[in-house]
Amino acid sequence: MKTALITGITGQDGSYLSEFLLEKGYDVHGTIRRSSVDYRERIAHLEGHPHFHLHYADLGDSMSLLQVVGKVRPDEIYNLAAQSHVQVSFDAPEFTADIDATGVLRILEAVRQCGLAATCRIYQASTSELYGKVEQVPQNESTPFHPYSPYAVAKLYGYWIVKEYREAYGMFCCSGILFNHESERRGETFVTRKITLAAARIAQGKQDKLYLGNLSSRRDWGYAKDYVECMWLILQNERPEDFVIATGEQHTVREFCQLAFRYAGIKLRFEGEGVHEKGIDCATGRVLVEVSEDFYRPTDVVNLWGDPTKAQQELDWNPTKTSFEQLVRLMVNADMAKVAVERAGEEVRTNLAEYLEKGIVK
Ligand code: NAP
Ligand code: F7E
Repeated sequence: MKTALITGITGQDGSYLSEFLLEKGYDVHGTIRRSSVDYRERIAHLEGHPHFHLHYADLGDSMSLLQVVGKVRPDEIYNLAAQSHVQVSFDAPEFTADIDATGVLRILEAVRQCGLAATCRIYQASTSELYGKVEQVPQNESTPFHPYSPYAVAKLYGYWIVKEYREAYGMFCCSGILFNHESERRGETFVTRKITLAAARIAQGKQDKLYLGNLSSRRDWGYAKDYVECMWLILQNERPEDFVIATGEQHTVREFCQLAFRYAGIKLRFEGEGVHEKGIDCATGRVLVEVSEDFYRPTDVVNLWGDPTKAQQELDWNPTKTSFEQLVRLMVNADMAKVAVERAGEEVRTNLAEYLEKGIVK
């Protein structure tokens, strides 16, 4: 039985990768952080599984990493932990650098200092944000990098230090340069999930309006569940190499929004330009989407489009397993169900309060 250690196991990708590796018969260990609210929604269903184990560690704390790597002695490490929000990286640049840049070095050194350099394979969660202010479309493994946020600059260090340890010490460590990947488990402040949740709430009368930033920004959006398979494939490859993981298709935030609202039962049309652009309900004329400068970034990456040819050819990975339309639909369906459950819960609570007040139930 192989042993894997996943940092960032509570995140979107960590939860899908855990399920994937457990199914493959791995003993799965993950690092979690102490928080005042121990709320681990994405992995709650895995806790108690005989091959699923959690350990406290923080990417900012070498001692905790040394301890967990030394104790678990993994065959494979998936370093997914990060301050992963690009906009937040402008507000917390030093923390982002410590975790997303130096944190990668701490993992590599922990492996070396535990004497596992020759046996432990390491996957580093790299990102299309490295291409930033893009110099070529679509982007592949040889496209020049031009990072365009504190997040991207930190991740660029992670990319280079992985390459350095591979060449200097012969370690099997690789970066997956993943383009945006989304799911029903995506954090609620990333644009796709923000849209699908708002579309579900608006359709069910729980929200009036959605405020977004740059509607013309373009992304290559894939399904997270498909992408974690590739992380594993990269570590099963004969040679340690870096790969671009993307769908090869590009859409604007506006297109994502229109499709999400359509699946929630609302036909939207967009009118106006820049901050004055609005998304209007074709049936009622109500303005449901507005632009707010609060969601503009000091520097924004606007043209990401990946070329997954290398992963297709060398890893036999299928980049179009889940289409863009299927992705949007599955996210909207999940949020429609979530909002419906919340509404039902509210109704039960209101009725219960009334019954208690009237003495109907005690
Ligand atoms: P996510 O949902 O934001 O999850 C991030 C994970 O990192 C969480 O488990 C979080 O723990 C953990 N973490 C944050 N700071 C940490 C610290 N100081 N020490 C230890 N753990 C820490 O991110 P994701 O979407 O799953 O992405 C996974 C990785 O891929 C990230 O490195 C991200 O930068 C990268 N990436 C993501 C995408 C994408 O489109 N999703 C694309 C390219 C690259 P808490 O739950 O305690 O906060
Ligand atoms: O923004 C625009 C925004 O925050 C996408 C992370 O997983 O993928 C993710 O980073 C685009 C940007 O993702 C809003 O300006 C418009 O151009 O969903 P996002 P991201 O910045 O691409 C990469 C690959 C990672 O590595 C990261 O970890 O959408 N946008 N209006 C908005 N974005 C947000 N968040 N909110 C808005 O209201």
